[in-house]
Amino acid sequence: VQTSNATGSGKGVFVGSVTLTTNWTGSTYELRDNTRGGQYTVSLNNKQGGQGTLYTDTDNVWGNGLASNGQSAAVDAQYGAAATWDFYKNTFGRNGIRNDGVGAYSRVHYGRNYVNAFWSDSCFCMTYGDGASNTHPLTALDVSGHEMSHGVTANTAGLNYSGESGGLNEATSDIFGTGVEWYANLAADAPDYLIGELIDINGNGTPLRYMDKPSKDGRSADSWSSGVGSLDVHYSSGVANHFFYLLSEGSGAKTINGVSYNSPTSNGSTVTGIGRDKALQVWYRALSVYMTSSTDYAGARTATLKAAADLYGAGSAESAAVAAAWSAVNVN
Ligand code: ASN
Ligand code: ZN
Repeated sequence: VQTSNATGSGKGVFVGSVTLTTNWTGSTYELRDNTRGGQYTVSLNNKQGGQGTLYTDTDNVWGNGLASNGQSAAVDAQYGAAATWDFYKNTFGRNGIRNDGVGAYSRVHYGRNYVNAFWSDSCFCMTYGDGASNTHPLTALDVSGHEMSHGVTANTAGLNYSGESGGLNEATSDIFGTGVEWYANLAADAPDYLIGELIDINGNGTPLRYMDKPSKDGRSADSWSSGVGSLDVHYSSGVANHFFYLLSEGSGAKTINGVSYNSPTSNGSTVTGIGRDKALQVWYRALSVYMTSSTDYAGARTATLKAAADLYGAGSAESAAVAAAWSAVNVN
């Protein structure tokens, strides 16, 4: 079978108009990217299993931006996998989720009315439901980055998905999902510190989570307390999401890309941010070098301080900011 890389164009439900690297077989184009570990996208055709159907196309123009065109969600998924690949490669030098050069595949149109998306280590694949009424796919870019980052966590620290380590696992996915969104910097999805702001999972236009002040969702923790490990991991993550926002942007009020943030500190301090790029480097090094499956919030403070010392020096402003941001979320 002949294969050659081609440049397609697509319009996703959420990513807007993008270019995609596709594969020309000699007779058709496949939604398969041999420049990024061979990652491809299949449709599960509203079933919950099976091999699915590889997306192919005769003119290399994919989707039309509407969820009613089944290819549009596939464009989002394939673009999300590409952007996640590029983010990890170009930000951290990581060559795929397992750092082995192999791309993960994506499955769209999972089941019916399925309002979730998930990563699976066993299939080494990413799956997206079609959401409420089967018309609201969960294929926004921060969701893609979040879910595939669960694969990175599983292949690095291996943070257990319960208790405080579970909150750190979830926060890692929110942090790097947000990192993917900023990396891609799409016109159709201006980057922010909100999670799932485009999928409208609440039905009222609000995001799923807020990193500047996690409690804005009504459930997440803004700061550490002794009971935080009993919360669902999607709420105990708030402590680390808040840490990451404070470390990146600092405390107080700020408007970025038209979104207003107001990040409080639990100890009345003022935190000065070091910028998102450095904050991402600190988190990735902490995750990939120092955290283990049982790391808790106190351990995350230690791990990120070690990472910051490695990257910027123990006496650096960056290391001081890491300490200050943890103290501001009551991790001392
Ligand atoms: N979408 C969810 C998440 O990644 C799936 C899950 O509950 N693990 O957090
Ligand atoms: Zn998650």
